[in-house]
Amino acid sequence: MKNIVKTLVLALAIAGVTASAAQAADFKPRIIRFGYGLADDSNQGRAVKFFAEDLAKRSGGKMKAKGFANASLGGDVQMQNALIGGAQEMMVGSTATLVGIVKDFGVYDLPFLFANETEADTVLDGPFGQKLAARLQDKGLVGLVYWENGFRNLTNTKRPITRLEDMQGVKLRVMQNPVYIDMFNSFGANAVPLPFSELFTALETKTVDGQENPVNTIQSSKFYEVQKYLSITKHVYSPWIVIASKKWWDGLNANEKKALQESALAARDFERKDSRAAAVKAVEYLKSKGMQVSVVSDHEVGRMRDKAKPAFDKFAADGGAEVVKDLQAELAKLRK
Ligand code: KDG
Repeated sequence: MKNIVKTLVLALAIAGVTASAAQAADFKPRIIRFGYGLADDSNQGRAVKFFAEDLAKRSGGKMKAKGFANASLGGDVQMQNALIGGAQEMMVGSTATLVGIVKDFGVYDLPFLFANETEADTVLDGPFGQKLAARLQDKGLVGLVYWENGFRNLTNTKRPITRLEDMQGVKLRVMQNPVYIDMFNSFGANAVPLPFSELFTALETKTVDGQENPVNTIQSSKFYEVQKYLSITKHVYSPWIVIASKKWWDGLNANEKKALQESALAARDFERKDSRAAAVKAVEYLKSKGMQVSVVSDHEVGRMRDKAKPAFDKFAADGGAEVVKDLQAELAKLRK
């Protein structure tokens, strides 16, 4: 009997080794240049690191993703073009910077759209978000998964912003995206579109008075060193999207694609947990660094929502009506 068990265990072990050897054989040695805009110790950088480690495990060490932080491979738009041309394999960046490629991604920038992270996760990971991501394929990009940038808040050096009127005349850096430009101009600010990679210098040299980003980014990019006032407005829920070059992707085999998709999803779950936990601590950290924090009242948020309606309507009128309708239908289902 003992010999039978021994033989079985040996057979299973050989089968196991053979399977993993066969599986490993399915993967070619590949170096994946994975670019992103934030610091390597940011929530974005931690998620890229998680992705790389997970992918190495799934591919027997063959698929090596190397993270390039701080827009060292270029800003979001430059990286998108590098992926389309096949000069870079992967990136993660804001959906807001994709509007020059698929205009309907601007729907995620509409003010006060998602009420909370649960709504955002459900819509982004569900049919609506997947359908929109799939439209990148015609443009030479493969949208793999959404990660969380987070709810965006305001910082500036001029004054505490607790009411709409406080934004009057504030030179506010925004992403290069018409919805943000229209929204903040409608609030009475002077919207100044700039790439993320130029933002810290613009704040430091007072080219702009303020900016808006999630608290995790305000912390990891050290904006507290050059900004005095933080206003918790949560005016937009901002997704990141992990993208691969379609030129590169089409040359991968099924196992390689499967591993990339599984690692991107595993990193999504890690990143959302990590980002949400970090965001809770970030406000206290920013206070400890001398920032004066104001929470904008529901009444003032309501006034901002009303003021931003022309920006909302303009996006719909400029060809976005269908995607707005579809997303609002998804939200209506969730809110029943
Ligand atoms: O590369 C930076 C982007 O990933 C994203 O963080 C951009 O939120 C962004 C901003 O304000 O530019």
